[in-house]
Amino acid sequence: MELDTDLILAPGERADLLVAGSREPNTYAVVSLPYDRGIADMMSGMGRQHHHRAGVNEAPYTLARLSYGEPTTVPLPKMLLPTVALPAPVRQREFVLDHGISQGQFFLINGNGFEHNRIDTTVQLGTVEDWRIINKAGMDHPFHIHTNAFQVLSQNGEPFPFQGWKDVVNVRAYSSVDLRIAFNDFPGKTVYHCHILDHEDQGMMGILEMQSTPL
Ligand SMILES: [Cu+2]
Repeated sequence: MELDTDLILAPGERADLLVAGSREPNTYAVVSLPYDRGIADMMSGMGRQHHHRAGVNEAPYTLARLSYGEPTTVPLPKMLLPTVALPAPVRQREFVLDHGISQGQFFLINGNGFEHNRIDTTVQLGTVEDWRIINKAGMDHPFHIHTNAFQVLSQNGEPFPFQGWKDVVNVRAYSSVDLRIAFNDFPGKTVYHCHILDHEDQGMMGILEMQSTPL
């Protein structure tokens, strides 16, 4: 995927970047830019008028500096390693991320705050599923699944621009993400959660059990 000049990375999300040294020889900065993740809307949605917009008022800061001299031509691979598409799913599920109150928690998945004795989702080991993550809240929630990586199919119904393996995907405010996941190799319990830690700690997490015997 070719990017212009910037890339949004949610907490826990990673990307491999190839930076072409195609400008004048010099030192260039890789800069972290402010990003509006919609926190003001979340606060007013919880009945509190609060106008601090985290991140938006922060100044840009430099993450790294890249220096290069006169350009040379370096042979590059014609393509990246291919990612094999997962087979068709045996089942679809929906996960709604929203704010509210459940068992004293404020950040909810399908209306529930986290409960460590409750299994929220049971899947069959060796199968493929499609999960639609629907963010009904006015702020971004980066969705993270432990143990098995997934492929993002689409964002808000628009095809995702590249095929690859991820374990975190940012679900922007009032948007949805469709992902495909194969449950391979590991039976037992694991979790999925928002990768903003205070959201996770206030309920936005669920338990997934992968069963090796037929459901
Ligand atoms: Cu969150």
